[in-house]
Amino acid sequence: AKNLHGKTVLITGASSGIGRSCAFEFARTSPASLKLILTARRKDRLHQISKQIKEEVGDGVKVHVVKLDVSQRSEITQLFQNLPDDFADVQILVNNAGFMSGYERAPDIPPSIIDDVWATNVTGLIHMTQEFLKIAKKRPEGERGDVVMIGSIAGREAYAGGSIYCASKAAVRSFTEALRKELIATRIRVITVDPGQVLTEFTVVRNRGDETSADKVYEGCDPLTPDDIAEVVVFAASRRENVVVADSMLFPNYQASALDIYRKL
Ligand code: NDP
Ligand code: 8X3
Repeated sequence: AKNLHGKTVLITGASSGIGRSCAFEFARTSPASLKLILTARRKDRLHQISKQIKEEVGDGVKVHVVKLDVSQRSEITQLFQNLPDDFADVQILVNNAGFMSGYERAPDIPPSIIDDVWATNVTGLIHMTQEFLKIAKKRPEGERGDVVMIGSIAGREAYAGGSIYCASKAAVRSFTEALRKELIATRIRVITVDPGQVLTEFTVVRNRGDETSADKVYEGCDPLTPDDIAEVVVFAASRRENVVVADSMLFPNYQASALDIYRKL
C-alpha cells in the first residue's frame, strides 16, 4: 500500500501468533520496499520467519532480526542503540509481545509470574514506546509514525482467574489513552487493537505447555486466526495520515465478551 512504502516496522513478539502474522501481512501489503525489524526471545524462529517471508513475497522486503526480551530494559536500550543505519528510522511500532501463565486466583499467583507478566505486558511495552517516541518526534510533522498496541478484551473486562493478566491489559489500555491525549499535537497515531479469542500459542503458554488443556479452551469454538488480527493492524497502519483507527475490538462471531462464548458441542 502507498502509505507503507519504504517504511520501517518494528514488531515485538514476532516469533509466533499475532506478531508473526503481522510480519507476513506487512510484507504482503508492501512487498517492494518495506523494512521489518522482527524481535522476540526465540531468534532461531525469527530467522525462519524471515526466510519464509522472502520465499513468499521476494527480496524487496528487508528484514532485520534481533533477539529481544522486552522485560529487560537494558535489552530495549541496546536494540535501539544498535539498529543498522537503514533500519534506524522506525516509523511503525507494533507492541505485541505479551503472555499469561496460569489461572490461579489472586492469593495463589506465584510472585515470579506477577513480576514477569507485568515486566513484559506493561513495563516492556512502555519502554519500547518511549524509545520509539524519541525517534518519531525527530521526523517532520506528517511523517511521525504509528504506535500500535495489542491489548485484549481482558483489558476491558476483568474475570476470575485472570486478575494479573486483566490488570496488565487494563494498564496498557490506560497508558494508551493517556498517550493519545499527550500526543494530540504531534501527528503520531496511537492505535489499539483488542482481540478476543485468537488461536495462537497464547493458550498453550497459559496452560504451561499442556496442549490438551489448551485445546479444551477452544472446544466447540471457532477462534479467530492471528492473520485476522494482523489484517486489522496493517489496515490501521496503512490509512492516510489523518485517519486514526484509534480503538478496535475483534471477536469471533460466537463471542460477545471475555466469558460469553457460545460453544456448539
Ligand atoms: P503467542 O504466544 O503465539 O505469541 C506471543 C509472542 O510474544 C511470542 O512471539 C513470544 O516470543 C513473545 N514474547 C513473550 N514474552 C516475551 C518477552 N518477555 N520478550 C519478548 N517477546 C516475548 O500469543 P499471541 O500471538 O496470541 O499473543 C500476542 C499478543 O496478543 C499478546 O500481547 C497477547 O496478550 C495478546 N492477545 C492474545 C489473545 C489470544 O487469544 N491469543 C487475545 C487477546 C490478546 P518469544 O517466546 O520468542 O519471546
Ligand atoms: C486473551 C483473551 O479472554 O483469554 O487476551 O483473556 S482472554
